Amino acid sequence: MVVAGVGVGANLGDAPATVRAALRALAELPGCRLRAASRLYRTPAWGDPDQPDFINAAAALETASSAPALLEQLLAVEQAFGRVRLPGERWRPRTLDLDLLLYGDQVVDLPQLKVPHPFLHQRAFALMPLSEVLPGAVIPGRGTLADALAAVETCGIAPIGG
Ligand code: PH2
Ligand code: MG
Ligand code: MG
Repeated sequence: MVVAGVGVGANLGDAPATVRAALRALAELPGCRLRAASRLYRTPAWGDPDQPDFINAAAALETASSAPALLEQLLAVEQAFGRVRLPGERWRPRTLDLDLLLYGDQVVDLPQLKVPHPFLHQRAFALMPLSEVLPGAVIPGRGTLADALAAVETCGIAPIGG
């Protein structure tokens, strides 16, 4: 079993409800056990700020799946929540985005999957919830999650109730 760090994000529709339901869906994935789920955070949109705030969270997921197999499972959950991928949609609003941020201490470099997530160390909206569920984690090749979090701007990011 490997413990993976999964980022959850949404900024269309009832984003808090979607994120909570997505965390429950992760707990149900075959071969997986939800070890911990973070609080939900409201976060200003990063990349293209001309869109609604996101709700972000993270999960520590114990999994028997390989990293590419887990990615397929995550994409299937996104689709089940109505995510449609459009050409050029990078950094655009989405009903649900699940990102494989960490896969144990492993580095994965495949055409369809890079782990650790290439931008993880720069993104407070991913680092803050992930630090809640994997406090002692290391980002392979980058150092500790805690050091990465200390180095980014967290202004405007706050946990929401529930
Ligand atoms: N995801 C993105 C781009 N920008 N900004 C925030 N606050 N939260 C996200 O999850 C997010 C983003 C691409 O996946
Ligand atoms: Mg993402
Ligand atoms: Mg994604």
